[in-house]
Order: sequence, then C-alpha cells, then structure tokens
Amino acid sequence: MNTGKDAIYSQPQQVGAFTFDQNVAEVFPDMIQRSVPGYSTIVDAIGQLCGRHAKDNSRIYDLGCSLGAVSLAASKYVQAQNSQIIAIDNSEAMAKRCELHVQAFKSTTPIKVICDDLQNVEIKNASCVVMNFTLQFIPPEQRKAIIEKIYAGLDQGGILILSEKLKHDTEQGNELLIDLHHEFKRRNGYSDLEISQKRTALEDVMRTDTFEQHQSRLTSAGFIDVIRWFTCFNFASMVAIKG
Ligand code: GEK
Repeated sequence: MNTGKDAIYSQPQQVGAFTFDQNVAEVFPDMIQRSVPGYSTIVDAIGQLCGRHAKDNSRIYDLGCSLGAVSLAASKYVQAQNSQIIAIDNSEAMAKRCELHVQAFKSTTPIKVICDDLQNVEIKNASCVVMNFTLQFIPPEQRKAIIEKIYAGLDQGGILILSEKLKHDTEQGNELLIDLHHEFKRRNGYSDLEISQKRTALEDVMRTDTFEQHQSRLTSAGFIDVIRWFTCFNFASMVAIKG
C-alpha cells in the first residue's frame, strides 16, 4: 500500500541512477519536505515574489514543476490581470499528477501543465520564471544556454527565481554543509542507509555549482542583480533581475 511516505531507499539494493518515475511522484511531497531544508518557506516566498512581480497580460513559468507546488503558491498570490502560469516537467508521472493537483485547486490565474523538456518550450512575454531545484538536474554544459534563453524570454524588469543545492568552494566548508544536511535528513527520519543510497543514486544525475558559478552565469547572460534571499546549509534560492 502506498502511504505517501518515502521509503524508496529504505532497503539495501543495487542502486541505479535516480529518475523522476511513478514511484518518486507518488511520495514526492514527503520526499522533498524531508530532504530540502526550508522547502515550504521557499515555495511560499516564491509565490509572494511572483505576486509582487507578475504584470498584467504576462506569463509566469514554473520550469521543472514536479507536482506544481510553486505554480499553486504563485496562483495564491498573483493578482495581475490576464496572466497565465505555465508549469513544465519532462516526467510524465509528475506532469500527470501535477494536472490533478491543479484541477483540484481551482486557481483564478489559469495554470497550464505541459509535459516536455523545458529546453523545448518557448519562453516569451514572461514576468517571472521559476526554477525551484531544477537546473541542478540539467547537464552542466547545457545550463548557460538555458539561462540565456530565459533572459531573452523575460520582459524588462522581469525576474528569474533560481533555487539550487550548492557546492561550497572549499572542501572543508563543503563537507561541513553536507554533514549538516545529512543530520537534517536523519532528524526527519531517514536512516544512514537511505541517506547513503540516495546519495549514490544522485551522484551522476545532480551536479551542483557554487554560488559564484551561478552568479557569474546569470550576470554574463545580462541579469543586472542577483539577490540570494534564502540559504540553509547547502541549499539556496536567488532572484535575478533583468534590467
Ligand atoms: C517544486 N520545482 O516542488 N525538463 C523539464 N523538467 C525537468 C527536466 C527537464 N530537462 N529535468 C528535470 N526536470 C519543484 C521541485 S524537482 C527537485 C523540482 C528535486 C524535472 C524533474 O522531472 C523533477 O520533477 C524536477 O525537475 C526537479 O518546487 O526533486 O530535488
């Protein structure tokens, strides 16, 4: 029976590469809540940021939407007239469940769910683009082009909200932040086996950058300011502003 509790790595197993499949989609709210420090705070604040920046007749993009938490938070706060939220995920299991959540919520700002690679989707007339823990799953060599495409699709004064797990630039600092994060997971009920098997599964799938790498990529693309508004251990969220 599925209880909604993440027990995917609770038994010893031959660990393969992590994928956002049906098993993950079924337990995703529990998994992300127990794994990402400050997740609920981040999602709600992203909704507020979208509320402040969304303009009439513009689009808000939620790239790598999973089950639509950010889209639903944005729809709670956005007052702009004739705006639309576009939620994109390339996992069919996620996009299907996201559609169900969106239908159940009945938002005043319409939310359109698209199952596709975010790189295939045109971004235009955007006042806000959100990547909440998604860029880290894109192969590093493709990240620059994605940030440039987002910049081009944003209206003047538009924002990109980018949340990521970060790598610290000293080995000692990095180990400290990893330790603190693992302790956070232990306190949320994950065993050492679960933590270590998940780490193995993510090894080649999630490759983290340092804050400085993100900042320099964003600035090179044209963003005039990068504001790091949330940090807890090795997790951070930033807002990049198009002038
Ligand atoms: C949340 N934002 O709850 N195109 C589209 N989607 C992708 C791609 C891609 N190329 N690569 C990965 N994804 C969510 C959480 S989870 C983060 C985001 C996590 C999708 C992938 O299918 C998954 O649903 C999501 O990005 C990353 O606020 O699990 O740590």
